[in-house]
Amino acid sequence: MTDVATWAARLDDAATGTAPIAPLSGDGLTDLAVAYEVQGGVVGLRLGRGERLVGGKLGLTSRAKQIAMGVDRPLYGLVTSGMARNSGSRLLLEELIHPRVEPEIAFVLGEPLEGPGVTVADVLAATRYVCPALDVIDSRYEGFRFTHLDAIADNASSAVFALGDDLVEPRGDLALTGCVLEVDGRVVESAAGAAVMGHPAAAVAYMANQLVATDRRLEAGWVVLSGGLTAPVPLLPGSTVTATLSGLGSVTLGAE
Ligand code: OOG
Repeated sequence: MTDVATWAARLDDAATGTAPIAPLSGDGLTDLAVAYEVQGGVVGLRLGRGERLVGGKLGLTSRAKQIAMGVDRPLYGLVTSGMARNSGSRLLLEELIHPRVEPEIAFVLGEPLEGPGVTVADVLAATRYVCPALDVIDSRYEGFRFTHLDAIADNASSAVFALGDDLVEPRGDLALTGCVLEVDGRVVESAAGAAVMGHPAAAVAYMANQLVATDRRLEAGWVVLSGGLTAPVPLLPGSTVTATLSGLGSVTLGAE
């Protein structure tokens, strides 16, 4: 059987060389714990290049995303400083494989969250700010095709993310927060916060509770991206993508 470090290096090489690989499930990846170990290895390689761990992200938390990818269970990943961009940045597509972008609600934590038993109310109490986010996913697998375990190993397809410039304290019902996704000024997708597990804070609670298995917790100061609210849209050359969330402002990324 191929070992964890070899799989992690294969995924990291695919990302840095923008050369997609065959899914690891075809090479004997069959175990959830091993998949998260590979993810840890992939993130460890980034940290070894001087990046910092800045938060977490959820994936496949909405029906729209699960249907789009043909995977019906959520997962989580870790986000690093090297993935963060300012709103308004333009990405160089030659540095990515086949990027897609999706709108999300991000939580910036003021206090740590440690499972088990973390609830939506706990997440809201620990949250300092919420803001709109654009999550650019870039599966390291050929054709953007993978199983649940493949996507876990590939750190939830994470590549780049941007947060909106306005950070607001959570108020009102985030399940009812409206989201509009525009490409070059044209509305391409829309959703409400409830698209993610009934309430986006439920996704953050899910991650806090899942982390128990790896003896980790969500840390104060971390940003947690709660997962794509809509189906992802391809990031095309020369385009500009904007997500606007009611009461939270907007976030924009362009691509060249
Ligand atoms: C894996 C998960 C991506 C989300 O919000 O669903 C993700 C994928 O679809 O490539 O971050």
